[in-house]
Amino acid sequence: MKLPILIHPDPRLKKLADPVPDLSDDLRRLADDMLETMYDAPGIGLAAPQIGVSQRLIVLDCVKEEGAAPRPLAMFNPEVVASSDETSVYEEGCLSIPEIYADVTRPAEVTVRWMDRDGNPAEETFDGLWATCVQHEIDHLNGKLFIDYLTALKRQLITRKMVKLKKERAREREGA
Ligand code: GNR
Ligand code: NI
Repeated sequence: MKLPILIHPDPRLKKLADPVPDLSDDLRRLADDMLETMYDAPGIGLAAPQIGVSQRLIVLDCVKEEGAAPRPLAMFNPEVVASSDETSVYEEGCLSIPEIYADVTRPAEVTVRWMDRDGNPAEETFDGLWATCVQHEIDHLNGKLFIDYLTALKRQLITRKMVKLKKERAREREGA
């Protein structure tokens, strides 16, 4: 089932999400719904707070080669346990901040530990787009958006645009 994605500014995007204590079929179903929502958008990652669920769950699939096998990952309670001194810059976007893109500098490589959908611990080192995306998603669990890395002036401009966009969309929904 496809889920609606919250648009910034929204207090639910600023909250610290709670750890997932135990896996359940409901949570696995939520992860599947998030993957469906992400692929449909389309996006390469999605965090539970973006659909209004304040729990530490993210999904991602950063395989971008045309025709390559997809790699849907669901991570419960993901944690960065090591990051490289080397950084890389990516032009980031966010499904909660549509049509806005900006360069963000982050560690080029991160080692992430998480619980997989079977409740087993997993750990992997990511680089390239995967490293950027997994850090972007974990930020969402801590109430942080990529625009928080920009200057206050840029952030304010973007936030004002998003307030307008949300008003327009609300008006459209009312059929005006
Ligand atoms: O779809 C997305 N693309 C993206 C591009 C560069 C850096 C991060 C991302 S994540 C984003 C989807 C999203 O908003 N996830 O929270
Ligand atoms: Ni995002």
